Amino acid sequence: MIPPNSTFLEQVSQALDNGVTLVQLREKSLLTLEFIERAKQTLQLCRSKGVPLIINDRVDVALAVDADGVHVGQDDMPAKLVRQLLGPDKIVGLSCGIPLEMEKAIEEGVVDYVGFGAIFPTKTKKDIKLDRFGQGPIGIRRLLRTLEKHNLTSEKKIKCVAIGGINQSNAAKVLYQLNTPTQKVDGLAVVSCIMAAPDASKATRSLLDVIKAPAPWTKSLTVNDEAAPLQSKIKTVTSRSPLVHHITNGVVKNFNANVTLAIGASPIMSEFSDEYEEFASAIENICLVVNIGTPSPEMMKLFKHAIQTYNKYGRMILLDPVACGATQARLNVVRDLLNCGQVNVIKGNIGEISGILKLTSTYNPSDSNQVLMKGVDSIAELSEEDIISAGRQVSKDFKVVVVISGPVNYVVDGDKFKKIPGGHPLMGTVTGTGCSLGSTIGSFIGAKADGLNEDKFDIYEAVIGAVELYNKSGKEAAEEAKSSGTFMVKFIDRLYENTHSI
Ligand code: 3NM
Repeated sequence: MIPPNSTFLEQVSQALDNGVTLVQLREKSLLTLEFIERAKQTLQLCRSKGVPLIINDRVDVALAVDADGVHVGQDDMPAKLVRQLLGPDKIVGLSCGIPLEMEKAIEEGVVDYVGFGAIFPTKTKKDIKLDRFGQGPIGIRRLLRTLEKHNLTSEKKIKCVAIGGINQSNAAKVLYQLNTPTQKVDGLAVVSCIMAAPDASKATRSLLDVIKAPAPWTKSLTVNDEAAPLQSKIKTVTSRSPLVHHITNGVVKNFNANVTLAIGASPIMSEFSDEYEEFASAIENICLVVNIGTPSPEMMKLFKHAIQTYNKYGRMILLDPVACGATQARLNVVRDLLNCGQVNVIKGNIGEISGILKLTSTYNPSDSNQVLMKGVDSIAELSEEDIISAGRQVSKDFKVVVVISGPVNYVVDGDKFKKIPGGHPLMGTVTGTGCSLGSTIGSFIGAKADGLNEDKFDIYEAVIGAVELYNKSGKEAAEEAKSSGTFMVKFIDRLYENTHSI
């Protein structure tokens, strides 16, 4: 993979000059003599920069050149033997792909660090087993949790790095999503991102820039100690008129667009991926609403491209995981989307949120067997405590604000939650009222409508504003409506009047 105008050592040298803090030499096809020669040369470079050199697999080569340690995989020499051969002072690392491997490493107690992978598909390593392939942050988070338990209680901490398909475009996401309050990944391990780069210096520096900078989607966020009144939040929406980019199902497009317009925001229903970069790069008050109502392989491509593009510019994203509690296939859709990027808000009924609960790293299957879902209608009968607990778990694991819709609405952000009385049962008789709550929240977070009118804003407060306006309008409309047909018209009227009268 070395570019034609460079050499192996030149690439390593440039990487070292530009911020790499540890080198692992991994050679699968060199003869022993060649391997030793290369290890000596690499070691010389590393020593000149004070950076440790780890040798992959080959304890004999590491001993021969007096390298700083050895890294082994699950099918290589057992880590315990490596430790015996190297002694207590060298670094020993081990690859772990599933929690069981992590547990075993903890039990043995001989490794200094573990490599979690492969987090994303990679062409660099050919022998990755299928069950370890493309696990994404969701899979790797389970390993992180296992390690967290050990590191919280043990004297001898184990460090960890993530590896596999990591580059400048996804490093921020990996670091952000593999970071709980008490355990984070200590580093990122890359091969092709630097070694295959035409300019290894530039590649290393730009990777380091991403690592050091706050994740783009966190740049303008804050926490408001004092909630602004609903009126001031609404005013922010009407004055900023955010663009709400829906990628949604055909059943609700028209209604969603009308709701968005009624509250003073601008809807666009674009399934044309060529223009997403232009939207996300140029428009500050924008929100992407991803509704998986009618999923297909083509829609998946669109969703992923949109999420990644909006992430790049730190723009707001709401995910509506329609019926993901009903089928495994839909839950897989949600898993793939949450693995490919970071969303800000997940809005669903309790059946949907309970589906996502199964993807969290703290999920225990025996906890929530009682949560059932039929079609797109949640029939779960859960206590308020269970509902809030599911919301909290999803909110913390995915670092999102969770909105749980139903007769009572809950907005959950980590340990915080707000209970907002529901609108009216008539809302359930008009198709698209659930999805339009997504449009309304999208309008509020796209406008950064927490009421402060400053550069920084609190997503939680903006979401609460949207749900309050929505339910108030639903309740008022129901009082004036005959039944579902007139309700629909009155509802749009109430949304319009409640926003435009301010
Ligand atoms: N180990 P790139 S993935 C060497 O899963 C290696 O343990 C992996 O290369 C593991 O950064 C991998 O080019 C290859 O994707 C990483």
